Amino acid sequence: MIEKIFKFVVSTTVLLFSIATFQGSLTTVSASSTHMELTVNVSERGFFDEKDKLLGPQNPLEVPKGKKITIIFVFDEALNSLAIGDVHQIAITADDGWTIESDKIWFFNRKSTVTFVPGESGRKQYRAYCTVDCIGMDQLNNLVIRVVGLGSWRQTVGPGGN
Ligand SMILES: [Cu+2]
Repeated sequence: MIEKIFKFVVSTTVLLFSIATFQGSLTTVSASSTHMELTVNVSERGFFDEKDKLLGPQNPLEVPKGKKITIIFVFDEALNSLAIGDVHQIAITADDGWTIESDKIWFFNRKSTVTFVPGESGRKQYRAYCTVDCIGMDQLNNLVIRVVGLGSWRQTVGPGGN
């Protein structure tokens, strides 16, 4: 009898796990087909792209004109740094005063996203910065986001940006 119950518990657990995994993969597929996602890692060292390249005026984050995108800001402080206790909150602004802000990211809430359509109302460029007085505030004050045509954006970002 105990063996039967045990088998039931195990098979139920496996089944639930399979369903969860399956749903997880479905979610991933639909998210990437509806709009594009770009990851920006945030730490006291600055803003970094997915290839760990420092983003700034010399290396702007390029975004496709007229295509809805989601930027995922990821809390990326090193475990052995004092900044591991920091909180970041990222604002993106355009020259005409348009602005959007992420939620706070910190050790226990590592990701926050913002979604918008680059190039609306003729905007050519955005700037992003951390609104919190954090340890890295001097490195987190000038992420340049440049709007480029969809074709050239695909060329520079590559097949990952479907
Ligand atoms: Cu910050």
